[in-house]
Amino acid sequence: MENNRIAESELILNSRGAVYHLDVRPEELADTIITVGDPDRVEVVSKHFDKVEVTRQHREFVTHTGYIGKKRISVVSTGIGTDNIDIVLNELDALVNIDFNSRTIKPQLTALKVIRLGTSGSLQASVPVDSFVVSSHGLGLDNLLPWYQFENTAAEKDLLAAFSKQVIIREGSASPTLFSASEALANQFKDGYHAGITITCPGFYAPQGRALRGKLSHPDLLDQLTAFKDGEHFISNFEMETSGIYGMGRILGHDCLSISAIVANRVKKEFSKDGGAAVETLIQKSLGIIEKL
Ligand code: R1P
Ligand code: URA
Repeated sequence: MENNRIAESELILNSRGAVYHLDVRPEELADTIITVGDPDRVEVVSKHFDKVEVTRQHREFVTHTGYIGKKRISVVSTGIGTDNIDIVLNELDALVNIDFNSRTIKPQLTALKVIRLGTSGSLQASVPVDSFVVSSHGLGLDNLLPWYQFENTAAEKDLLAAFSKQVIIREGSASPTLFSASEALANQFKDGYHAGITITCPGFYAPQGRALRGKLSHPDLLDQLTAFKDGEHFISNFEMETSGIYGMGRILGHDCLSISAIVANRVKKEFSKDGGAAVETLIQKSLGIIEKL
């Protein structure tokens, strides 16, 4: 018989029987998960729960699981960047789809709903600070997804080809990837949300066209991203996790959506006067939808 047991070195469990980085056990996680970058934002979300039944923390990964009415929801902080998304999405998946006793993949897989509530910088004058963006696609200039095998749809391939024609990324800087959002989830978040392609970057400064003292290798990046057009599609914003979430969701079979509060407008060179208030409004508005999913 084939030995499908996943070794202790590959799926690492701690003394609580919890998955290594998140320090969460299978029964401590809900099927609907909100991810946030900032560990302090977990409580900003869970304070709206009627009841919090689990609180865990290990490194930057804070998890609160609780209820709004009968809806069980987990909020998990990812920290910054798609390297962390690799850890969080794999461990969330392991919590529902791997039997921790036998260390084998369960015969019946569970699809999680994963919704990112983050912050972001706008690339369009028409997407102002303090507005909200639903990412129709995550276009990765990071380098996480090329380490996995994945399939793109024909529409995703076409959009990526249009991007590669219009936006010049120097060879060796990135291998762009593109994944669409869960359409079923995106359809729930339309009223009061902008929609557009989100660029996921491997940094906040040069990879997002910000020059403080370091000179940019891609000085035209911002202009090319803002000008990109392919039929109805345009690039709305920049951040640092969405393409990883959408890509890992595709690979592992989870329904993912990324929603951002715009705190910076890179075209108008503006920053929100109260980003915290914008994030709070985004959380309240989105929780009203998430509790009904
Ligand atoms: C950078 O300041 C961080 O803010 C954005 C970026 O994606 C990056 O993680 O999201 P969060 O506010 O959710 O962390
Ligand atoms: N997060 C980012 O990654 N970029 C911004 O400009 C603002 C928030």
